[in-house]
This record gives sequence, structure tokens and C-alpha cells, in this order.
Amino acid sequence: MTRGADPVVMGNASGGAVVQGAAKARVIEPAVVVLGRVAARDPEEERADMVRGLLRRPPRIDSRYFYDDRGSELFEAITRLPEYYQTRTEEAILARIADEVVESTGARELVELGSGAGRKVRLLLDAMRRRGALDACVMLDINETFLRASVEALTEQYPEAAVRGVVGDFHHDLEAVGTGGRRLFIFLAGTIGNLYPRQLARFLRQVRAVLGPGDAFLVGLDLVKDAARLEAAYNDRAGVTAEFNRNILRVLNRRFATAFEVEAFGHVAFYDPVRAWIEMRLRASRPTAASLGEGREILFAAGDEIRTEISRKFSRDSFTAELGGTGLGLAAWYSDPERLFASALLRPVPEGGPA
Ligand code: AVJ
Repeated sequence: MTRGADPVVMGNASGGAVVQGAAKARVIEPAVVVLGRVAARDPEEERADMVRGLLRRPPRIDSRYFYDDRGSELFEAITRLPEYYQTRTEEAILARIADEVVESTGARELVELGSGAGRKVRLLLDAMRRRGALDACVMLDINETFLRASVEALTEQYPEAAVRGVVGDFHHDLEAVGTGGRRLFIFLAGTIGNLYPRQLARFLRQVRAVLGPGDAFLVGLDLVKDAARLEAAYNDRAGVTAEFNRNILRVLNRRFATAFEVEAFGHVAFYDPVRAWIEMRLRASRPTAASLGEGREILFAAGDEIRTEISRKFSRDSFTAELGGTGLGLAAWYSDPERLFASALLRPVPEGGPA
């Protein structure tokens, strides 16, 4: 985890980047671009937040703690599992629609909001390149190691583009991506499904607030489907998702000295059809305890559970309903033939207009 560490903003490692701003002015930027400081989080705030989550019923751990280096690697392994259809389905959709999206939005800059989506980002960058419209790419990610590797790789592969990375998360650090004119924001992999309904509304309004009138926002959504298919994707036979789930306790142990006994917890994932989300939990297999600091402990009996993630599943109608009051409107909806996954293209609704 890099949260709480000094925030870093990185730039084009090749020693210079040409950025085309809204005014078409060409500005030569230095090798390391500091866009501004990502708001530093107070470690005491973070701990208080973590403790509040564990004291809820059921106890909760925030999903962002999954993504230390090991967690990011495990998620990459998940994306290659036979049961986890999301990644390859979204990739197929993007391969099909990339040219059309770039053309209809007129995008010259790609802004990727933390989903660590290597190949999928390239599909869009390639489409921009084909139109001769690839000016810049900004990536926001919570994991500094992964982000650095992506910035380096993309800088090498797309020398015509100004590639920048911002270490941060999509709740707090959206302003750090700066302003622009013809930008395509992307939030892939269905990660938007990790947000509870109230958080989702707030997030969409925050994105709307940083979008210019010519900008657009492409969002990946996992769709409601047969419960068995959904549950298989989160209960893979190789046990990678179980390892990914348990790893969140190691992250907490390292970060907050919680001393969870990782082996005392088993992986649980099930579909809740009423709330239309997959819920992941960790279930204690025997009595165990963890430290909350200041001499306080939380005790778990066998069978007690901690919620570690929700992953919401949408339909075109349910997602459109979430857009109400956010200032964003659905411009296009793309899906695969099996209707497993969707890419929703959103545009700002002019102020004073509907929604
Ligand atoms: C990265 C949030 C899209 O919700 O499917 C994968 C994370 N969790 N397996 C998802 C995840 C368990 C994933 N997202």
C-alpha cells in the first residue's frame, strides 16, 4: 500500500513530454511532472476509519486495502481465471468499440482511473493513435509499484503521448488529474461496482465536476446474470480469489499492526439477488482476535464474518437510474452477445438541462 506515504506524481521518464492543452498551446514539461500535491491522508484518520469499519455489524474492511503488491498480482491472476469472464469480455467489447468511441468523443487524452487495466488501455490508445489524436495519457492508481511499471511501459510504447501517473485513489484524488478539453476518462473492470449506492452517486458527481463539456467517461459494468455463473467467478477452483481475499488481512496487519491470524479465516463469496451484488466475506473457522490499537481487541467466534467487498451487478436500466441527479447522461451502451458485461459511455449533461 502506498496510502499515507508521501504522495507521488510522476512524469514522462524519457526526459520531456509534449502536452497539448485546451488552448492548443504546446508546452514542454520537465521529466518529472508534479501536477500538485495529492491530498495527504492523516494516518490517524485512516486507522480510526479502519476501526469504525470493524466495529460495524457485520464488520467491514474497505476494499481498497486489497491492492498491495501481492494483492495487485493476485488480482492479475484472477483476471486470467477460466471462471472470471469479466476481463476478457470487457477486452472484447473494447476491441470492437474503441475506434467508434474515440471518433464519437473526439478524445485526444486518455485518463484512466485506477483499475490497473494494462491491455485494455492499449486498445484505446491504439485507436487514438490511428486517428493521429494521441496527445496524452494520465493514470491514477493506488499502487505505486504497478503505476510506475505502467507509466514506463506506456512511455516507451507511445512516445508521441505525454504519459503521467498519479498515485492516489478515485475517491480523494480526482482533481489531481488536472483539466483538459477532449479527454476520455475510463473506469474499467467493473470496479465501479465496489461502491455502495451512496458512494456511487457521490463518485459520479465528483467525476462530473472535473469533466469539461467536451470530455466523456467510459465505465465498465458487470451485468446481472445467473447466480451460479456469478458465484463461480468469485469461488474459482484454483483458490486464487480466496487467497486474494485473505491477503487483505496481511495488508491490515502490516499497516495497522492488527495481528489478524490469517489462517483462521476462510473465503466466502455469494450473490445477493435483492441488492444485486456479490459479497465477499472472511469467516472465522475458530475463535480468534485482532488488535485495534490502544490495548483494544476485537474478538471473533467461529462462524463470525467480515465483509471485505461488494461487487454490484447492473442492468442498463438500473445503471441509468444511478445517473439521476449526477449531471451525467448515458450517451451509448455497448455489450457482448451474451450480455455478460457492458461499457457505458457517459457525457456531461449541460447545466440547466435534464438530470
Ligand atoms: C476489480 C473490483 C472489478 O469486483 O470483480 C475480483 C475485484 N474481487 N475477484 C470485482 C475482485 C474478487 C473485481 N474488481
